[in-house]
Amino acid sequence: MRPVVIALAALFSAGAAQAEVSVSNAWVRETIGAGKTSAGYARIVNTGAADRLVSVSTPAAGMADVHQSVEQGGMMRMLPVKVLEIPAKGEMLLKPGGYHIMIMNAQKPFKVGDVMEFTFTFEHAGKITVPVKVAPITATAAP
Ligand SMILES: [Cu+2]
Repeated sequence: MRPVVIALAALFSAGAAQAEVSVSNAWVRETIGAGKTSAGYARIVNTGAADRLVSVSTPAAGMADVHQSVEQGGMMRMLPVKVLEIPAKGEMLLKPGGYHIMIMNAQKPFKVGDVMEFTFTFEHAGKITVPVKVAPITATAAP
């Protein structure tokens, strides 16, 4: 196994030089009552070569998974997204009704005005940790 692991590491570090990814306007909805679920959003801008978002994590919750909201037969459903393609010299907006970060098992209630941290892990750009503002449940854009 070892030679394969080394080869992969070389590939990843080679890619890191080309990817220029930033995450901004990150926000998450407040939790309601005893609810432990929420959804987070952000703007991902890529000024370099194509990259992929492979995972999101936060100390504020037990689980943070990328989801996509899709309409199927007149019903809104959420599908898990394994990797999210970030186009070269483009951007990906995570927003209500589209791609989002599904939060489960919040460690404590998310209150409006609180700021937490999410770490976005990209295939090439690596880990990017950003502050995430808690917005009202009715919010539709970054506060
Ligand atoms: Cu979801």
